[in-house]
Amino acid sequence: MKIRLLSLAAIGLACALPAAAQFAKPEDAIKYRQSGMSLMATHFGRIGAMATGKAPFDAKAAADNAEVVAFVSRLPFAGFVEGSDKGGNTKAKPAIWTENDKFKAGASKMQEEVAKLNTAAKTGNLDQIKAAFGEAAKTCKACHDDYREK
Ligand code: ASC
Repeated sequence: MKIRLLSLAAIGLACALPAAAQFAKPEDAIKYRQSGMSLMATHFGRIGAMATGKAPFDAKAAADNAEVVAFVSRLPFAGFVEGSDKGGNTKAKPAIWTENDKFKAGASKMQEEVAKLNTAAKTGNLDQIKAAFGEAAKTCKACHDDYREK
């Protein structure tokens, strides 16, 4: 019983630690954020294929993919911890850390637009999905242009 309480306390502490402490090394943080971005690209890309007519429109698939993008959009940014500007095969530019408020604002904008895409996808209306997809894609590109090496 005592051990169980202690391990619960340890779990509680681990959850309360700042984000930086949740990754043992910079490479882990880099892998984490890249994994999130990769998932977003996969599911966002499937909606994009439908929005651009490269794949047949399937309202259920669009809605399912948009749901994944909206959820995963909240994850990668916890991986941009101090000290993870180098390591692994990161393409992250130093500006992420030197103008972090601007970077975070870009992330928030993206999260807003993919939330709108999720709402649009639930309507099953392809025109609305196309419009929301375009706006969301702009937010991806804006941050990649500013904060990701080519
Ligand atoms: C994608 C993807 C991105 C964005 C960007 C939009 O599907 O992987 O990074 O869209 O290309 O301009």
